[in-house]
Amino acid sequence: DIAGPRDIGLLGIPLEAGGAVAGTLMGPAALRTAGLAARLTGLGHRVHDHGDVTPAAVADRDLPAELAARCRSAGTVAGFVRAAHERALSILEAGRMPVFMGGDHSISMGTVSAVARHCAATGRDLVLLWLDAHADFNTPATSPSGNIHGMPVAMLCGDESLRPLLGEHRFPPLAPENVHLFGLRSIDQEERRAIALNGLDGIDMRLVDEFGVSVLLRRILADLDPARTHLHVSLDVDFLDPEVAPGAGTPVPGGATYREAHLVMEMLHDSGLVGSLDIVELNPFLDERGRSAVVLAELTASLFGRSVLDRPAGQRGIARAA
Ligand code: 4U7
Ligand code: MN
Ligand code: MN
Ligand code: MN
Repeated sequence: DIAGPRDIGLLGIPLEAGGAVAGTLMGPAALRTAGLAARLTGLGHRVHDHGDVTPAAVADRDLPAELAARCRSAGTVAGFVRAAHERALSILEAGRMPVFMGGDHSISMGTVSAVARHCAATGRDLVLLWLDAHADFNTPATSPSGNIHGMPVAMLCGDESLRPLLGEHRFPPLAPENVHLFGLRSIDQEERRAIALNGLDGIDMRLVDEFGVSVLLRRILADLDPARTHLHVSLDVDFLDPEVAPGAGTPVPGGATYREAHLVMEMLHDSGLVGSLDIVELNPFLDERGRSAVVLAELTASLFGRSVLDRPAGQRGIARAA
């Protein structure tokens, strides 16, 4: 039952080396302070906090020279990505639904690769919903910044030059048609070409303005087989408009409103398809009195079933109907 209680596993991944602005390492602490666990237990779920990952020791010289030269802090990022992957896999194998608290967006190289492995082992199709102002589809060769948090989608789609960040672990790359980038409003030139070339599904803010989030999200969800699909949601704080969530190191104007973001989460809940979640890029050092952390905790509660009124089953399924 999609409305039923779930076993949720929280995991903190306090990484900031993948981005240019320090502070995202405080993300997990701020989400805990915003009452994330209590909001979920208040909805009837069981919540187990697995604490924060301890990064593996990886030095830049342990990585291919080209990778270490083009990417900032590649060794540090690799250490977190590998540890996150291992911890994520064990949470999934324990049957818990993981909520990964970043950390910058490079943590998804570890979390989503573990989900992909778990899906392959359990015969499910992984679909990725990337809620973000950015596409995060750069590679070491195309990145204008060298910041690894702009590269996780490319890595997850199988880019070979980024794979050494994960070390010996192997995972089935995502099929580009199973990747939905949602909320786009800042893409680099070569990144844009690569998105078209690889056939990723991109929903930019112009489409959101024209059709609204509900039509666009419903179109994605309607194509998914509920019996086979594991939907992973990766929520970058900069999906939201900076007025709603100022605690972002790479803010872009024109983002999702408070209500648009909540509607996305409410529809995702109703779909019953979500199997794992990243909450990333929250920078408490840039935040205003914890506002952004609270918004992210509220959005997570909506994803786990918080609603204003009780919704009869017939009205819940509407996200996948029509
Ligand atoms: B985030 C950028 F150049 N594209 O690659 C890059 F604009 O995880 C930004 O979405 C990436 O916040 C933003 O450095 C990464 C830049
Ligand atoms: Mn991102
Ligand atoms: Mn972003
Ligand atoms: Mn960012």
